[in-house]
Amino acid sequence: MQGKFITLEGTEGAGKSTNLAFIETWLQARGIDVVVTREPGGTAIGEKIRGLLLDKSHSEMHADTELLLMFAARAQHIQEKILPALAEGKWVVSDRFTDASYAYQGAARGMGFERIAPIEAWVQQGFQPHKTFIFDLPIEIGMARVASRGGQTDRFEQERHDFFEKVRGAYLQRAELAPARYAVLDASQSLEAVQAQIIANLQALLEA
Ligand code: Z5A
Repeated sequence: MQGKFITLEGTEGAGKSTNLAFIETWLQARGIDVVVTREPGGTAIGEKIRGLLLDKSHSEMHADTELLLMFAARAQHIQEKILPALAEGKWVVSDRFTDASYAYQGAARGMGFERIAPIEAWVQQGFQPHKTFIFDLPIEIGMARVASRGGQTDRFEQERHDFFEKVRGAYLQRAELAPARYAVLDASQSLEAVQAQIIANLQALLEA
């Protein structure tokens, strides 16, 4: 039986990485074989592309280059890792996927959704996640969490507040257009409350 593909999306500091580990543990406890991964990245080639994309010395990177690199990494990720795992009956949980391209490159960089859709169709051939969790919260809360975590900033984290407002708005817009695929979670709540929302959705997915 085919496994299921779950993606986690949201603005920075929303709790995706934290809850990726939670979802992995929750599914494993129910006997499911889980592969956790991330974008950009997830494969040896993809992780090299991630390095190019996040390197803040690459301030000259054109938005088209950025988008095509995201999809180059994604093509490798789908073919090398995601599809084979699903075919073996494993569930795959990815920290970000194509919704991020719509939100960051389409909305925040101003490229428009219509330039992304044909590339998505070419790379994915109709392949889509079974469920996408959108960790939604006010930008300031996410930024404060990242600041208190400390560490280096990357090329995206140097963007300004209004850039991330556009990202947030685009995620919510996409969720409204296809409500069956998305679960919008209130990520400003406590970790326990966010995880209760996740469990409710995972249970529904298990029973589907
Ligand atoms: N990008 C793109 O532009 N186009 C694309 O197609 C793709 C990606 C695929 C890399 O992503 C960048 O690539 C990303 C978009 C772009 N840039 N940005 N910004 P990334 O996922 O690697 O980077 P990120 O989004 O910046 O990750 P992040 O800042 O680590 O966010 P997070 O994973 O959602 O947060 P977290 O690490 O789970 O949590 C942050 C802190 O908050 C941490 O200390 C937690 O313990 C704490 N936390 C988490 N949840 C809670 C709750 N509920 N209460 C209190 N504290 C909490």
